[in-house]
Amino acid sequence: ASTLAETLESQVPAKRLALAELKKNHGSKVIGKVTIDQLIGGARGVKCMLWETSNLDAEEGIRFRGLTIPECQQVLPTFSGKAGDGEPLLESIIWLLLTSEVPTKAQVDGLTAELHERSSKLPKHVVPLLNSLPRDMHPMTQFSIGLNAAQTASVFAKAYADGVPKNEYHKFALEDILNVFAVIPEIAATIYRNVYFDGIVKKDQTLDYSGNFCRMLGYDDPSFDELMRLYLCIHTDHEGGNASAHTTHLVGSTLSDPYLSYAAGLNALAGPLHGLANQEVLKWIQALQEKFAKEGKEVNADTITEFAWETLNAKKVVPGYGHAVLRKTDPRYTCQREFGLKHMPDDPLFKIVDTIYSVMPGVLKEHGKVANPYPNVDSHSGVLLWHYGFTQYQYYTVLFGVSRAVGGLSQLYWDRALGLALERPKSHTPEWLENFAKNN
Ligand code: CMX
Repeated sequence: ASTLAETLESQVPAKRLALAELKKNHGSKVIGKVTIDQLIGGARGVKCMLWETSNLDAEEGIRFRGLTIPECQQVLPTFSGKAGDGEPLLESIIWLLLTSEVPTKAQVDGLTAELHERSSKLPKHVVPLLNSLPRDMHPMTQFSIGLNAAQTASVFAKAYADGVPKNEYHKFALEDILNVFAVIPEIAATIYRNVYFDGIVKKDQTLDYSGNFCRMLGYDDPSFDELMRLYLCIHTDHEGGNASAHTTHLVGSTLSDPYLSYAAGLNALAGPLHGLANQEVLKWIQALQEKFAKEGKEVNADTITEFAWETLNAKKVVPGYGHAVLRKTDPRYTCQREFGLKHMPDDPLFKIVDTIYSVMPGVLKEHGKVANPYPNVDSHSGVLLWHYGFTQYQYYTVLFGVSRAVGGLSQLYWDRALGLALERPKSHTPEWLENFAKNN
């Protein structure tokens, strides 16, 4: 089997069997308990979701199908064709997340060509619709509208309406999933070009997915292409519980098609405690620079510390720091820092981010509230983009959204292939909880 669809189809029977066996032999085993704290506190740590594509360890960070980010950088095909020579191609991560196999360069090239071909499946009404939206509508709102509007092309929805049997759903889901991957660069680029430029989107399908996306956005610099490859790879997946992935999975469990499921995921990503944090980081740094420029002071460890305390004392969060699961520096932060050290060691904004990193964990530890005082992915991504002249930070979360489609929807394939159930946890009223607490 060498195409993506063939590889996946060959894996489905064994996976179904393994899950059925697990359920039959061990279905009643207890894997955790739930406290009232967890019920009130956003279900932190409650084990209640099956997720194939990645796993997040609090100390070590993310592993994509068992591979850390540095391991992915070592083994996955790159633009030059040689693993380890540059950043992995997004197409290799798509292959890895979906199949759990490290693809060959030929397989990745085949997928690149397939996605370029599928990009023509963007329904004709979508770009005119995007063109009609107000320029001051947030780019994430536009992205969500664009993807929802593209849903008219869903083959899954049509197959369901035509009565396709349940054990075939995944085949139609895969069609939609690959089509979503293929069309979202044009939706995203149209928004960028409309909001900030002339609305014209130029493609170069001789390039890979990320390179072509950069041309569509209007960037033509091989070093920026590499950044985009890295950016798109590391934001794909962060196990199942994060809001965008979980939303996609939840909405998909109702048998909403992949377009509608991921559009819902985008709306979750648009929240400031989640994906929007990357724009908030840039806003925070700019406010910091502005304040100290006015006061005639330098931006350094002392002034950053002062500004951090102002933020905390105003009961606001320091964007880009903290995490619901991680308890160490996010490896997605570390690999972006390494990219910065390699490509822009003298960039003034890069240096500010580095100085923030040198003081913020100490400040947050002293503050004493935050479970994880270390930076997350969003703390670094904007500054790297800024270096290449990509300064429209209100747009940054759209890039995150292009990438997160890959994780959320790769899992959605397996949700349908494994026949996972409608998600429907149990809620309790405060009265029930109080009663329970009294009697236990
Ligand atoms: N600055 C200030 N306070 C923070 C904080 C930060 N960066 N991170 C957490 N806290 C506060 C919480 O608001 C909470 O306060 P209350 O008790 O008053 O509600 C307290 O510390 C404990 O929170 P926690 O257990 O450490 O963190 P949570 O799991 O509740 O929340 C997260 C995780 C990411 C939402 C939080 O750390 C945060 O708001 N960070 C800033 C926003 C951000 O960077 N988000 C991006 C996350 C990555 C992503 O999803 O893209």
